[in-house]
Amino acid sequence: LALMLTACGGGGTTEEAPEAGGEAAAPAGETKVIRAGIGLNDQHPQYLGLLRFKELVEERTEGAIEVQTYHSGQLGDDRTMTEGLQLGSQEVTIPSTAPIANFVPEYSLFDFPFLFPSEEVADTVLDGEMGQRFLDMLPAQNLVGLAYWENGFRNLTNDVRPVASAEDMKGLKIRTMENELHLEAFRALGANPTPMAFTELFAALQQGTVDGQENPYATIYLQKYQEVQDHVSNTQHIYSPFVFLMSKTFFDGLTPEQQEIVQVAAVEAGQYQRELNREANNQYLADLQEEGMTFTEISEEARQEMVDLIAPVLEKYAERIGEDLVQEMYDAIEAAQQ
Ligand code: KDG
Repeated sequence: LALMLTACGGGGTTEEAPEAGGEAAAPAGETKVIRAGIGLNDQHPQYLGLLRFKELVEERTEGAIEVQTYHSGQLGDDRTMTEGLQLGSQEVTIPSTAPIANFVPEYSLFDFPFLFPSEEVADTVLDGEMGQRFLDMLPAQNLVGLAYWENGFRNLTNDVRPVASAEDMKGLKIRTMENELHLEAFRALGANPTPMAFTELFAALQQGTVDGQENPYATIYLQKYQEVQDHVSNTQHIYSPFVFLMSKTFFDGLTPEQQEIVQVAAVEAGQYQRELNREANNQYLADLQEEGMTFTEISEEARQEMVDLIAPVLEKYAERIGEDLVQEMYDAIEAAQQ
């Protein structure tokens, strides 16, 4: 364990100069440091949200807490960073819910394809009782979930052919996040999925190790996948939430006042992040086309066919997760639409 801690703790932190809040007012030695890392790059709304969190926390604690921000997987991929929180080599990360399912299996439920009908419904459910229930499952893993941020509706890209239906996905090598349900869902659609950390994705697309991937438009555009992918379709197959995670050991070591500050800052920065993210996801589909990608619309019939193909996979996972919890999620989504 000691070895791992050293390995994780040293990983890239010293070389990649952090954007530390240098003007901390607290006397040296008393400053608590939050090392916060994400997988996306510094152009992405997720990073801009993280900068807002830094600003709020440093200002409200008058420098007693310093937030160092790392983007582009400088501290590792989602899984490594989450383990870093458990081990104490890092304090904050903001992964998609998909890799969290490797720590808390119930989190697979968020990634049921076609679960959330809209961003607004997702907000209501995630910020409500249901979302809180899932955050309450994290402390058992030495993690604290402070807020839901947004990755958004995921869309398929590839460089083999335009995809209008499941039929067109046949045999396509698709990178998925490291999540069993994603893999099984893409297999059910006829694709040939392979799990991979986000940090390896661009190179894999470039080298042709995989034919395609799926992510929200903001990620596709800002990570420049249009340079290595020809086709995009609005599959909108999964609404991906982000969870703002903090190391529980670190959180427990904060004063109650500081806990309140980081909690509120994570929520406020998250509201800002969601706004930016929605603007980005609305804007970048047009930009992707302008930069040469073909766009293929998924018809209602084609989407319904995908829902039907995936249904048996969801039944299997509903059994694993617990039928009651799954039903309560469906009920919460239903109620959020009224
Ligand atoms: O910072 C978050 C990213 O690391 C990751 O969750 C992005 O959606 C993502 C993916 O496809 O891995």
